[in-house]
Amino acid sequence: MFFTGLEFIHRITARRPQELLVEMEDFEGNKASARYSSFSVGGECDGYKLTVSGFTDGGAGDSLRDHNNMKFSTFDKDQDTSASTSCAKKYLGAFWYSNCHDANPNGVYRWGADNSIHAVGVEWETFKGNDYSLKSISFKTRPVQ
Ligand SMILES: [Ca+2]
Repeated sequence: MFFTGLEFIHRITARRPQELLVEMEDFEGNKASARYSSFSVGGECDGYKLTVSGFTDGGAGDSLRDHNNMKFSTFDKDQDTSASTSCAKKYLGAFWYSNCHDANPNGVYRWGADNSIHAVGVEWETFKGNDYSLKSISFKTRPVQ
């Protein structure tokens, strides 16, 4: 049976407790990470809501804090907490936007520092700020050991 990405992650995180590791790299070769000891994603009826806690810093800082308890927003489904804005359209991504973001991993792939259009890149604010598009970022989950 086939599920969309978020439905798949929901089912994995509903089955047993999961932890999350976010790893990233900038264009100068600097690597950093953020670990969360608890990570889950709600089902479709909950708007694929993010629940994340237990942060441990691997040099990247915590850019998910303001995204905790947010629903997942896309171009065609605005579930953020900004009444006046579609964060997904404004920041050209899809994420657990609040009002709007400290992290934009599905943003536009740009080559490092670029403030020509504010905060639309692949960003993790507490690592490189909102006008630096990362070379890479990944989210990995596994069962709590
Ligand atoms: Ca909105």
